[in-house]
Amino acid sequence: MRVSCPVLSFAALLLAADAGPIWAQEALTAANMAPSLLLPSCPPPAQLEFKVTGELHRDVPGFTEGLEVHDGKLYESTGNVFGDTRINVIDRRTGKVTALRNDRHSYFGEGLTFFGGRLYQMSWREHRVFVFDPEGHPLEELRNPREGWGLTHDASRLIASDGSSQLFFLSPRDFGTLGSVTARYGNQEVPNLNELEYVDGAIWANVFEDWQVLRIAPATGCVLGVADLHGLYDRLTPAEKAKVDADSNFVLNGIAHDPASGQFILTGKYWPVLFTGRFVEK
Ligand SMILES: [Ca+2]
Repeated sequence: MRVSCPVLSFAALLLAADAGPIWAQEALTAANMAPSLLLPSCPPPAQLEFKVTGELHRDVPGFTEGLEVHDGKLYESTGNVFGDTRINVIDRRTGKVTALRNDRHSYFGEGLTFFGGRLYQMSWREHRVFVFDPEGHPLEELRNPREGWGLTHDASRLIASDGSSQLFFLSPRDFGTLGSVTARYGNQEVPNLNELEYVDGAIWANVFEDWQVLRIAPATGCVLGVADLHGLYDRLTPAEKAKVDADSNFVLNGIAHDPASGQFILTGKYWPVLFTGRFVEK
């Protein structure tokens, strides 16, 4: 499992980016430029907030690594924590969790997405990508050359994260890499991109071990919007907070979008609650 470790949070990056003189000095030295520093600076992102419209209390927790709505159903991929690499279907009315598959210890489940009627589930470090039919029957296995973290798709490509600042555009046929983009705030790369959701021309991303959800432009990598989700934790009951606080790995992770309602569904790893709502500019 991913073990918690100190990382430079996105909030810290925001602080660094606000310290104009410091990064201006850095930019003077070509030798220490990251490749992204050679790109035009991104404009400041919009500040977003998440307006909660509903809560869904699930009957069985899951170590959420992927979350997506397909044909009105809510699908979840879970990691191999407590021996449960699963693909779940979560009843959006009752919260009842039904395992479409439970592959237990055989690999560490990560991002999930539907494309062309096929259900893709990545593994974390095994480089394996599993393709199932909508009922969970195996169709084929592909290879991911990187670590598998988040997965989503646009009209023609799969889009994956690997825990870095890069997003990779991939062929649905063979998982071959078609291109990539580096997520940036100003000139600063944003590492630890995790669960993903492509919505209306932008990629929404969790940042591992952070409370921010980002809205990223696929063509440039520029962070277009930032939402602070601390408010979701505040909505939990004391008992639910105790469960989330029980392990430092139970972080915010999981973004799904329902095209029928236009609403998002957000959750975290092993959280007992999923939140429905909308992102709005502050
Ligand atoms: Ca998703």
